[in-house]
Amino acid sequence: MKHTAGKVAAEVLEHWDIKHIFGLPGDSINNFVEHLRVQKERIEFIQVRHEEVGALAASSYSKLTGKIGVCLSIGGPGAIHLLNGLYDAKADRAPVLVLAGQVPTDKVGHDAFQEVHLEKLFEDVSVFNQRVSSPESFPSLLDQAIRKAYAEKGVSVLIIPDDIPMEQIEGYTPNLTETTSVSKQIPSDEDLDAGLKYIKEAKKPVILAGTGANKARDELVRFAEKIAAPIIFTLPAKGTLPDKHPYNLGQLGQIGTKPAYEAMEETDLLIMIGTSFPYRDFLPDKAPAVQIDLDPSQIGKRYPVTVGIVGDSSIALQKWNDQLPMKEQRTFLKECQENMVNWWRHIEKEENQVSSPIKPQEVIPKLQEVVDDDAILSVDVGNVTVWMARHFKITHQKFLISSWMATMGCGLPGAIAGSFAYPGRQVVTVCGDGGFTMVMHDFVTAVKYDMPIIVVIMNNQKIGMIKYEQEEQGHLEYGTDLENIDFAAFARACGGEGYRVSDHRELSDTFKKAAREKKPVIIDVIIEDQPPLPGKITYGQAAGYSKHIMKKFFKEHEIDMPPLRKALKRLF
Ligand SMILES: Cc1ncc(C[n+]2csc(CCOP(=O)(O)OP(=O)(O)O)c2C)c(N)n1
Ligand SMILES: [Mg+2]
Repeated sequence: MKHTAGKVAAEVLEHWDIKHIFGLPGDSINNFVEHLRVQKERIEFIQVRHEEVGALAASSYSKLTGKIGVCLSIGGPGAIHLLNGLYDAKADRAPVLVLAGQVPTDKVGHDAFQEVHLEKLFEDVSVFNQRVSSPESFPSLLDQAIRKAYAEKGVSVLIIPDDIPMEQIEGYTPNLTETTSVSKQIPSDEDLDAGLKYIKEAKKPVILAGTGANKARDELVRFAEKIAAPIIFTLPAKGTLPDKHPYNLGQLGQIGTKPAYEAMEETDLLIMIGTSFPYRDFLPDKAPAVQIDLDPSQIGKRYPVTVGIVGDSSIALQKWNDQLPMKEQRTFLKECQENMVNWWRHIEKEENQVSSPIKPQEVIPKLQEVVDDDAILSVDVGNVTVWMARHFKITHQKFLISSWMATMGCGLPGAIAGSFAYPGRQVVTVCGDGGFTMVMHDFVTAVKYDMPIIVVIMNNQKIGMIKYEQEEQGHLEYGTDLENIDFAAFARACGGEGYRVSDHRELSDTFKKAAREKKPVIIDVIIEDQPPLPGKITYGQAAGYSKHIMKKFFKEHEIDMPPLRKALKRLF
């Protein structure tokens, strides 16, 4: 029996248990959207106001659930809008499927209206990138695209010329092989033994765990206990263990904690598990290193690794745990734990220095009081990331961020995705005023779909992180001021609820009110612009900052710069 190719393709999506598609319909994709309309009881199409939000939501959905995220656009301008979200998926290795429209097959290559060479456009971002060339191949190519995205943890693009979905084809039997649960990769005994030798000899081992350790939580804790090693988590792995877990030293790097920085300086063995931590400067100078990763190309990528182990981290850790006694010498771990107790004391002191204007450090713990244990936390990029990384003490919440691409504007799309992926769970996003304005049009999407998300805007009327970077590099601030938008009024104009807080005494009550709302709500918190100083300040940072202070002083007092520039050069 014959069916339209679009109907059969929609069944393939259903077969892969795809429940949500984020996108915006239009000319070159309408013929496929018509088939989604027919299928709407089983696959929900979520209309966004900007395709970038659709792609970021698809990427976030994938990061949260481990299932493929799907986004849809017309060809030309719609497809171009997707790119930033797709690069986020590529960078964070999240399987995503793109269904992009295209001009009809017989117009391709004729400079048709809105025609863009989509294969070229998507080439760099994708692991699979094909234009459907016949109605018959539409379902099987779609199946291939999904398989590839899962297998290579990347972006698959299917370009669908407008004529294809309405053509009649013979029925297609979906390929029923289960491929989402790839069998576990077993590390070699030889490599494990070589690693174990270093682990047994180490007096001050430190574990750096990334998202690759997520599924090995129990084995990881047991391993840390046995070898008496503290664990530092990369930012996207925040939440693998509660922040107050006795072995957790928090994050590393500019956003990180002082105890993590110091542990890295002191360690005599770095054990990296499922991470490709990007900042070489925050890793030890020359300690030996053992690294476990599923992907052989990650081994030794950014740090000279002594023993590389390719395979599943839960298996590797389990095997080591079986062979390791409980270490007797635990002084280094104890020191790190004491440092961490002091660090939390320091953090809590900062949080308690209450005042108006509101300090960002006070906002996060007050927000935390109303955040559920199983909430979804979507965090945007900026100083706001540091405040959340440091001051939100994760218990069991899911932490979501654009970690490798670090694109501003990821917070709200992540919250939208979280609401669809986990209906009934509380969803909170914390954004800077800069990041939020990049995607604020899609607050109406939350209103339209009745999602009671909580949006907290840390409103410093600046792209604060860039101001801080400029100062740290010894420059004067430039191009960083933002207009003072009343985001609470905007929320109400969209049909949501909005509160503006500028007095710290109102913070707690406002968050409580927001948590009871049935509508999406924005809490616009007017904060003091503060530099998020790193846990440990390096000489270079201090020198750069001093240079900035001097330049600022001379500018404010209208002192002639050229002779001073010479003097400054001599100083730094
Ligand atoms: C799309 C994009 N553009 C530019 C940047 C560079 N960038 C990183 S943080 C930041 C400032 C963020 O400002 P805001 O959202 O107000 O947060 P704040 O730092 O003030 O807390 C900028 C411009 C980026 N990461 N992503
Ligand atoms: Mg800001």
